[in-house]
Amino acid sequence: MQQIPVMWLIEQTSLSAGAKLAELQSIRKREMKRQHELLSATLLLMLAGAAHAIAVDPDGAGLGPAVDVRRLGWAPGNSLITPVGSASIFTHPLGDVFQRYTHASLARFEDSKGVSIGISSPSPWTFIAGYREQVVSTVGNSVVLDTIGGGENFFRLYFDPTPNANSGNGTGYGPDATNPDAGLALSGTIDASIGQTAISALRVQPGNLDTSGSDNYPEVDSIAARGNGTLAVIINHVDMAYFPEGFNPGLGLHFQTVLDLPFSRTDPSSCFKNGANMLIDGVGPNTLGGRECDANTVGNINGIDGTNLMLMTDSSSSFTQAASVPEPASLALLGVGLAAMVRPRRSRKAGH
Ligand SMILES: [Ca+2]
Ligand SMILES: [Ca+2]
Ligand SMILES: [Ca+2]
Repeated sequence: MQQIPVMWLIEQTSLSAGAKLAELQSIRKREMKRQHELLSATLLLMLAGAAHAIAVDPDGAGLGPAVDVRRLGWAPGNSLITPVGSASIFTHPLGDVFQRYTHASLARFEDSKGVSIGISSPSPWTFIAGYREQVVSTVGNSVVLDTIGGGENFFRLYFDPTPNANSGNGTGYGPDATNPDAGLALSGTIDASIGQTAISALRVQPGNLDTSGSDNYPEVDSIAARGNGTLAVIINHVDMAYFPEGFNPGLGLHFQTVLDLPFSRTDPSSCFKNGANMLIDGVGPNTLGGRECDANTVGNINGIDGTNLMLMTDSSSSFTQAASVPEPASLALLGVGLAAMVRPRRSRKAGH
């Protein structure tokens, strides 16, 4: 069997022994830095507080009452990673910048006691998001990307009274030509200081990109990959029809996401939606019918020969409330520690 090189593999076999040692030391240094940053991010999340309940009316103007919601459980969804400037999906050296687009439908709410609240099917709740990320570590066949600012940075949660979200076509996750009646329930921006994603390619032969039900993209294969990520939304608007008590400044929605290839539990999306609510090309033409996008941007083998990379997502998210009334003495002390820990990442971003 022919071994196909996987995209994240960066072993430099032609390096001299000295250069290899230097490379190893630099990898080790970066790994330590990464651990440090993960710890900082974790501390920030702890400071922001555990999951926080917020009043949500799951059916909006419908008869159901508002409930205290703590977490949102999302159905498997789609993520598209697109290079910015000369960045490369295949080689992804340190410093490469990518623009991400992602969408999913909500599967369930979880109340403040941890009890699942089912919602009608098909789900009327969807989100779309976009943000930039930058390669901060490449070790073996794994890559780590930090969420950064700039580019298209948005988060939008929609309620659609006549649900139209279609994973295979990537349409209907908000207002578009297939779905004029989706209403914006909540919006915000992606926190550029704490999100992070790690992706590892697995050493296997490429297979079908779409193994969810029938193969709706018979001409597109994919590497196998696995990953996980965190993302923090800073909420800056809610519609009181769905969030009847409004929200306090500092309310966030923190995502934990598992990434997978191939697409085993939902169809890969033909289209994605950008920050201007325009449909953009994902995998392009499929066998599903309906509105789809014209161009395949991931190539014949997703992860090897396309401009873009697609991943299946499985996310849950928690509402969090940043501390607004600090205890002067204890928080000041903690603040000094945090400031010291957070500085390395900030200064690295400034170009040191
Ligand atoms: Ca209601
Ligand atoms: Ca609709
Ligand atoms: Ca399928």
